[in-house]
Amino acid sequence: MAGQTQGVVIRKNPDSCLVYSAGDHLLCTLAPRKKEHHGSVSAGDLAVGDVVYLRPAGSGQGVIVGAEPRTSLLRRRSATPMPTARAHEQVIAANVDQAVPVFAAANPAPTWNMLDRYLVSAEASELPALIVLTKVDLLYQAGAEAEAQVRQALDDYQRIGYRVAAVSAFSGEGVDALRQELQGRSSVLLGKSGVGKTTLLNALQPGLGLRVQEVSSKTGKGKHTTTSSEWFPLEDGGAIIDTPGVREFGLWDVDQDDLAWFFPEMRPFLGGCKFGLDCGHDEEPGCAVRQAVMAGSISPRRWQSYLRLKEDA
Ligand SMILES: Nc1nc2c(ncn2[C@@H]2O[C@H](COP(=O)(O)OP(=O)(O)OP(=O)(O)O)[C@@H](O)[C@H]2O)c(=O)[nH]1
Ligand SMILES: [Mg+2]
Ligand SMILES: [Zn+2]
Repeated sequence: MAGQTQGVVIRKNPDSCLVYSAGDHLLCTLAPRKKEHHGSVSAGDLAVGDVVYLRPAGSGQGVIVGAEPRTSLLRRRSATPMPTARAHEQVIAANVDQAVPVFAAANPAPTWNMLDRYLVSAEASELPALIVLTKVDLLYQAGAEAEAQVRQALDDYQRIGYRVAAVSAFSGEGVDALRQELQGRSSVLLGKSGVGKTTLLNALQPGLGLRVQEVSSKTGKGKHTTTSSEWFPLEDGGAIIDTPGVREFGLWDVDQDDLAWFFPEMRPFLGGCKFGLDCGHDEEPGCAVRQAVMAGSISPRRWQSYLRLKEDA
């Protein structure tokens, strides 16, 4: 749109958006629908990461008049607060080019099924994923068995083809290498409260000074310190979206029948099942996926994870 300023939605408020445009932060409202052309966008539809067009409206303010089509969209199914309430789509971020699931080596302990949920969502949105293990300083104190378990799980993911970065914001280990993986791209940090997403962002880009908070010593859970998603430009190019920790991550718009396709290590076997596309890859006779699990080419834990996810896809 010629003659209009472009910006990125960096935070959403109930009735407005904070937009980053040419180095400035502008508090923006949306132009009333009938008066101006919005493309297909309405206020509720805008997401952090959206590229918008605006016109200035006084100091530090603007009006959003349109938005660019998105290159990607990451969504989850929101938790239903009441049994009667219907699950609905929750948009996490727009226009990211990689999903970054974040897990702590300990405190809180990693939950691999949740990681598989993030990875399936990334696959469903056709986004590459970079798995980040934080708090590796704690891994060395966790004992040999706990450390071996975490390393084994990470090896499994690397064998599938996912990139894995192990970091400690405290010791600095792995931070420079991770910065390289993030440079020039737009990434979204995903993970439970307390895994250290915001601490990591502070370590990657000193000077941000974002608020972080200790994990509860009683429950081992995070305190939901970050309360809304926010987009940060990186000094070396690219951007990171920090998100509030979520307890659950439901799959949105992933069909049961497509689920196996979103486990990349299962793809080569999907044509080989006796029941073809009708195979649920569980106890069906002649299932090539189950045979691959037995033969050791697919991790039994990932297969179990697939079966669990199938129940709520
Ligand atoms: N030992 C250790 N602790 C860390 C590390 N990174 C973060 N922490 C601690 O983990 C706690 C939680 O960190 P946050 O950055 O607030 O976690 P978060 O994932 O942003 O949590 P939410 O905003 O609630 O989603 C803080 O007490 C941090 O100091 C690390 O590398 N090593
Ligand atoms: Mg945070
Ligand atoms: Zn099968």
